[in-house]
This record gives sequence, C-alpha cells and structure tokens, in this order.
Amino acid sequence: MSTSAPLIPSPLPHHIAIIMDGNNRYGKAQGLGPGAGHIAGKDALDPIVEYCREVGIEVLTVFAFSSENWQRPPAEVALLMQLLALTINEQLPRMQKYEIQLRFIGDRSLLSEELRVLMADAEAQTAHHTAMTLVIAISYGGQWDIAHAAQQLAQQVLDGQLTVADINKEKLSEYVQLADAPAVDMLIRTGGDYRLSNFLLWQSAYAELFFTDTLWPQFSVAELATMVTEFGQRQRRFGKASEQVEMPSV
Ligand code: M2E
Repeated sequence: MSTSAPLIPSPLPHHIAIIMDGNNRYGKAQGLGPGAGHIAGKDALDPIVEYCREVGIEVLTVFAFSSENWQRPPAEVALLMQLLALTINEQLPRMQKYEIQLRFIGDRSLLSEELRVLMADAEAQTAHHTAMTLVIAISYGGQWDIAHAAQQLAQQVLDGQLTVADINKEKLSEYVQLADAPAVDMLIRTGGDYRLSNFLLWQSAYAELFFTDTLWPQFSVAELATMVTEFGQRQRRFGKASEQVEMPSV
C-alpha cells in the first residue's frame, strides 16, 4: 500500500463494480502470447484495490468470469480457471495483511472441486476482515442471480414458509447475491463497449455508469480517481425530477 494518502473525493460511492474488459485486445496489441492479456489484467487489479481501500470504498466487485465466458474456446476457459486459482493463492496473503474480506459470487456448480475448495477456504480465512470487501464474480450472470433468487423463494412457498403475497422486491433483494452489501452505486466498464453484459443487474438498478476506452490492463488509479470525483459531482435523482433534488452544495 502506498504511503501518501490520496485526496478523498466526497461523497464516495459505497460499492464500486468493475467490468474489466480489454485483456485479450491488450495482449494482441502488445504482441504477447495467448493468455498474456489475462495475466496483465490480473496484475492491474492490485493498485485499484489499494486505492479503494485507502479512500474508504466499502465494497469493490470485479467481473472475473461471466456465465457467457463458458462459451469461449476451451483452451482459454482452462487458462482462465488456472489463472483464477493462481490469483486466489497469490492474493490471499495480501488480503490477510490489509484486512480485506474476500468473497466470491456466481454459480459454483460449474467450477472444479479444487477451485470451489480454494474459494471457500479464502472466504473463511478472511470473513472477519473489516477494512474493505473485495468480491470476485466467477461464473456469474445477473440473470442467473435473479433466477436463482426466484427459485429459492418458490421453494419456500412450496415448503409453506412463504406465501406468494410475501414476494416483493424487498423480499427478492434478500436472496440475490451480495444481499448484505450496499447496492452498487458506481459501475465502471473498461475496453470501449457500452454494455452491462449481464453483470449485477439487480444490484446496479440505480448505479452511476462510467465507460472508458481504456483497456483493463491499462486502467490506472488516476483514471479511477477521476471517475470517483465525477461520481461525487453528479446530481443523483433516483428517478425524481431535477427540481425535486437539491443540487449538491459546492
Ligand atoms: C481475480 C480473480 O481475468 C481474470 C483472471 C484471473 C484474475 N482476475 C482477472 C481476477 O479478477 C481472483 C482474485 Cl482473488 C482476484 C482477482
């Protein structure tokens, strides 16, 4: 972690989510071998985590592997799975040292037993940390998340623990991933596309969206800090008209 404390923008987002896109294009542009872009992408995360922890972001969630990524070439999927295991082992000592809670969201049934054990152990070893929460979305999709929550509620109705009338957005919010975390209030996508790509659809209902052409391995703390500053300056209306919302005091 750096020694000079960064200027802290205000108000801060409570929960930043990042779609880390651009690894493959970065690798090709740099003339690197297959998978090298993902390795560069892995290493790009550390300074971002460090900045978020230092300025006081409560939760940082990153999209490491989506439900749709299973359709990528088998060799790339295998490499990403290996890279995930390597990264968890690499990151765990840092999480311990900086008291960061490590959590994973996504459909674990599609993952290897080895990766599932590694994830569960990392979560158990860091569950008591309070400096910040780093969430890694692996085999995750927003539509899977909502369907998975609906399935659990339907089972509770069948089991007589719930009535159909009990099911509303508050109840559903208790069953989606990260139910105990603050809603995503800032969602960033690198790599130049303007899509949510099925990431945290429920949790990001009111998120401020930020897009950048920067490829993920080249995304810097400076660019993130600029975005976080802009977040603080945006008028946030939550569906109300401008006249109903106080402009933030200068
Ligand atoms: C990550 C995974 O493209 C992905 C390759 C693996 C590393 N990565 C990017 C991650 O997002 C696990 C942890 Cl513990 C941290 C970061």
